[in-house]
Amino acid sequence: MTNNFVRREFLKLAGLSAVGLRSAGADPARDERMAWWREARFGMFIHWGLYSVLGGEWKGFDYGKEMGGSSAEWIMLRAGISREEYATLAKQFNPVKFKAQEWVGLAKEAGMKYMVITSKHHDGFSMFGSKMTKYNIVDATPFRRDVIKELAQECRRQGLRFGVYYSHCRDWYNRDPQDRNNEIPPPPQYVSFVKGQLRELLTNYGPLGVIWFDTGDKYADINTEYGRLVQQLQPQCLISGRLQGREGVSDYQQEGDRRIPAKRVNGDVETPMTLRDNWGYDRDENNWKSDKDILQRFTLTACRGANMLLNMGPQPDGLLAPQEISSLKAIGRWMKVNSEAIYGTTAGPFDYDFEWGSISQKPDRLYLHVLKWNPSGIAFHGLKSKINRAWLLTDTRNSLAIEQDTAKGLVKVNVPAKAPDENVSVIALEIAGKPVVDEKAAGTYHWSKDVDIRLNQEKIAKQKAMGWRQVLRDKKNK
Ligand code: JFZ
Repeated sequence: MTNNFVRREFLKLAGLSAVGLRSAGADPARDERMAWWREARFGMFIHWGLYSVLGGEWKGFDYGKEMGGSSAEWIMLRAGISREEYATLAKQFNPVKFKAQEWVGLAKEAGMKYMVITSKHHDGFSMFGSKMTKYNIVDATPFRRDVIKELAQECRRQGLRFGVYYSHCRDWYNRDPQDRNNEIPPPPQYVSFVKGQLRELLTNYGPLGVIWFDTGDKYADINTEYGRLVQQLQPQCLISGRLQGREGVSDYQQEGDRRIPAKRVNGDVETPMTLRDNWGYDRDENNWKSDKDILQRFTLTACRGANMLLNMGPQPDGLLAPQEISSLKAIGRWMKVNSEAIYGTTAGPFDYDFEWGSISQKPDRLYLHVLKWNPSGIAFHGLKSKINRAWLLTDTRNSLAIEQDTAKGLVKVNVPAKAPDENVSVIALEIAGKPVVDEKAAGTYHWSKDVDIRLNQEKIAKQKAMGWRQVLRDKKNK
């Protein structure tokens, strides 16, 4: 038993929560484990599996598109496809154009520092060569290759951390497919199955950065057993909050899907974000976010102190969608100039944004992420620290003129008439040490993307009320 594991157990016994404390020193072992993740700030999520063959559609109805936020990888359940019929998709899954080097190369070009791919989603199909079941990509498909192994090796080669998503409770093949909401606890033989697969993932694929458990629901004791197995086999592997084990087992928390925090988060938090509505590949859902939209969500997430895990839903042929490649390249161009305002930063010093945008920080630096340019200057209040210098990250040689009243906490940075970046322009401020802020300064502006989710939920509720037959008729009449 490693001393890290003993330390974690002690923390638990002492009732100390190891989750939610971003402040260094609260839990040295956890701080050490989390160091790469806190530096990274940005990763690639990948939802890929048998559902990709269907592209969200079943018998003429697009469950991915019509269902708005609920997603193509849920099609087995949404369309009521039997285990037997769904399993026949394995014979059609042959992604011959898949190249781990391309996917990892694109992630690296975008400035992503870690990758998390679905090793087994709710449909129960294993995307790795498991000995626990023949229902896996090596034994059941004509492709016969272990994509988890290929991506793990390629990430190590290109210097990214590698992790896997694992659905440890919802499993519509290896458990009761009718128990869609985990109304009953996982039976003992399923718990053994999960432990067997976790052993395989933690033994056969090298050091993992994270196991991204998803939706353990209310079975904390069983979920905690899974967490302890991870700690025993790979003490440095991070455990996601959606394990839903007992206090102190998970290393960090997730925001709700696609939600950027409305204000600064407390502790280590990650936002899973999609480029369109669906996580899994959908043939014709085209609600793609623009480069501006995704960059502004990305930078606001960072300014509120959360990591972003940005999702790709690869095609059944093994290629990323053209829009995904284009977005990754656009983010990469922005990161080439501005990554110092992201890597290793924490949330800004204020619990609110400003009319022009928000702030991230690292020692001796504040970074103003300007989403809405103002040629008469970028002004804010609440900072008592003296600013020694200000400059654009697009032009590090030339300083910008600063007007400041430290007593009143007023700052204005004089800027060029035209924004240097059409999406997010970053101004760096050099200060001495930690920023001194005026606690009484009141926020002038909150920015939350929760409204997108609410509108989506209203849309889904309306569709449900209308009934699928009507939705189908409307679709046919379009
Ligand atoms: C889950 C999955 O059901 C979904 O298919 C996708 O993989 C997503 C990333 O994770 O969906 C969730 C899980 C948890 C929340 C929302 C959606 N949540 O806690 O708000």
